[in-house]
Amino acid sequence: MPARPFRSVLIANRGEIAVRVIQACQELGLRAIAVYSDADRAALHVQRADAAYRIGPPPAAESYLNVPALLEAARVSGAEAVHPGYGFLAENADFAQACLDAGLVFVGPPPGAIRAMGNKSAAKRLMEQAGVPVVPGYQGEAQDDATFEREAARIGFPLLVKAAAGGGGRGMRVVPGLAALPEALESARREALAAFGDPMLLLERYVSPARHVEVQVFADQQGQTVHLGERECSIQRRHQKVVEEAPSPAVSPELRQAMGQAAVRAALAVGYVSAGTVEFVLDEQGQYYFLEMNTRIQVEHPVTELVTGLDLVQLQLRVAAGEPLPFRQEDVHWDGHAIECRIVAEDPRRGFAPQTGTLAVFEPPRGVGIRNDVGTYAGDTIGMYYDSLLAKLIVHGRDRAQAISRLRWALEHYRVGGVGTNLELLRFIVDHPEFRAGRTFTNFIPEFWRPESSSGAPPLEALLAAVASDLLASGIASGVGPRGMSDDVWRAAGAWRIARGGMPFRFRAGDRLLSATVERDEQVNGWQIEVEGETVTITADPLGDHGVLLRRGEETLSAQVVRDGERLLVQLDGRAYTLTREPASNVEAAEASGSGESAHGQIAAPMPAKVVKVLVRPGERVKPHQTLVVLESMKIEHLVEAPYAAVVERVRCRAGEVVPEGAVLVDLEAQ
Ligand code: MV4
Repeated sequence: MPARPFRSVLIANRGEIAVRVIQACQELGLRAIAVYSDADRAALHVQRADAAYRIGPPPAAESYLNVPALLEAARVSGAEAVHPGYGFLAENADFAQACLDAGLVFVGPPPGAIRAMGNKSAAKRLMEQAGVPVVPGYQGEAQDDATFEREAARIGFPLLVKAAAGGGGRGMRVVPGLAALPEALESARREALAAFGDPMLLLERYVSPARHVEVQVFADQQGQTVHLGERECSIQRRHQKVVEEAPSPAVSPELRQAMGQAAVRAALAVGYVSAGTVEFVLDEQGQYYFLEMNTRIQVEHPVTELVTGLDLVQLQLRVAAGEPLPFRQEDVHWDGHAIECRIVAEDPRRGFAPQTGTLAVFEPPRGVGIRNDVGTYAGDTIGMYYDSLLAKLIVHGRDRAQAISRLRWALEHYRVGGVGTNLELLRFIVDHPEFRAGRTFTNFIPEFWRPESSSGAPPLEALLAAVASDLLASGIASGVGPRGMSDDVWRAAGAWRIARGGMPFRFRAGDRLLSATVERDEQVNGWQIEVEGETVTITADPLGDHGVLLRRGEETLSAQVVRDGERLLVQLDGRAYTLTREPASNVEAAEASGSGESAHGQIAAPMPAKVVKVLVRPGERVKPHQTLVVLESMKIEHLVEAPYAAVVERVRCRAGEVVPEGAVLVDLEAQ
């Protein structure tokens, strides 16, 4: 294939990967052309691009997956190449072909290579021929139950049923024994047909405990194919990777070479070009088996970049333009250790529910050996239309221990406010003895993460930060007096002006009531705060728009407090707490009424979401935990359950409707 240089690239993606590709284009002197949906008009990738074209309304199917709109944007903008990023259309052979047919250079593999790896059964057969070890199993064309039962008996149990057209764990079933096989086949078939339009299944021996180890490969158009070492990606949740590192603590130089050579054979067998990843499962004996090949640049590519010193996205662009790889296998060296954490807008203590809203504070940490690949900015809106990856924190150190200590520091100093994140889970992982020892297996999160083991109740410091933030915002701190005071604080304070003994603050956090009484302390130019019978003296200074620096004696503490009407979102040590101001009179009323809970309950949407299904009708009796409504937010379904036995009084939502956070979905009358 002749060299075909291009001067401009359309980036058919959004978020951090679009930002990453735009930067690589600009560094090479290429014009970077962004596309955006209506939800992304002011997104970071739009700000960073040289030009940006609207491709449609927020739903991905109508924008980032809209092939005609993307090709039209390429035509109108004069783009000469297309980079698909990851996700969306990145592994869609028809899209790659459509780009080529439109005279565009596709920055990725040829459509034939994408197709060859798209069907897992065909890919496994091809890999066996190419001498790549595959998991023992059945990957034939015959799909009748009798064949599967015979093959299952040969393979042994437990085994996995996988959708041939699937990938990334979708449509996968663990089958413990022969009795469970027919049922698993039927449901997997149904799911595969619905999700991929193809019911074809395969069987595999279930490797467990297992590590997910993948090898980065790179091939140019001249036929040179190299591997760039492995990444350990075992720490996942529902097949979404959470922490990735290079090298893998489980891979010796000899194993690296063997897996690397197997990955190169895999790439050569399908005529691969560009960056690709060969996924293996590695068992406790160090045996590795091919699982699938991802024919795209991956989220976790930066850990490979940090240990090899290569820029994989620049290499993709150069190879797409027809340049040969500027190095050979023997020139590839690995230096030190890199770890990536995905910073995601989800709440790990509430079933990983996606978090949406305004990202009032967003300040990734900086320092030697710290890299941030970000897709957002302070003030951005985090919506429910796309995946919830905000940014990636990647650290590099001379060895794994140094990388971990840098990572730990960086996670502790990652400032996010306004939208909850998984930072707490990331810190838990990085501090865990099994992670520290390099014993990372695919069951890590389900086995060790127990959100309920810690109450989630805000510590005293969170309450102090909330109080200090209110005081600073009110102007009391500066001695200005009530003139500068916000209405919120006045109202919440209720009758404090006529009461004696200081100003009361009351907040609700979940089902807990937190209260404090504050008196000015002119001597220290601060306050005395009485909480739970204890008096602490603090001083406070504002840090930017949302930060608060607290001092308690010589101890300092910084927190982010984002104020949203009656709600204060406090971020402290990588953990987020929501405190709601409680007007004094209501508190007293609530306390006076004792434990007498209201017989009527309103069940509200925990997040902005689309109503997928309403499962109850007025008058219906419901049991505790019975699903009332199915919501969808950020591509993930959420079940809204009855908290207690009740009769449905009223249904206030309809399927298809988009509801804001806090919208009442169902009225219940407790039984
Ligand atoms: C497996 C496996 C063990 N044995 N196949 C998951 C994603 C997709 N690429 C293939 N995956 C796996 N396939 C066999 N024969 C383990 C995984 C796997 C996994 C399984 C359950 C829970 C988490 C996992 C994380 C990574 C890989």
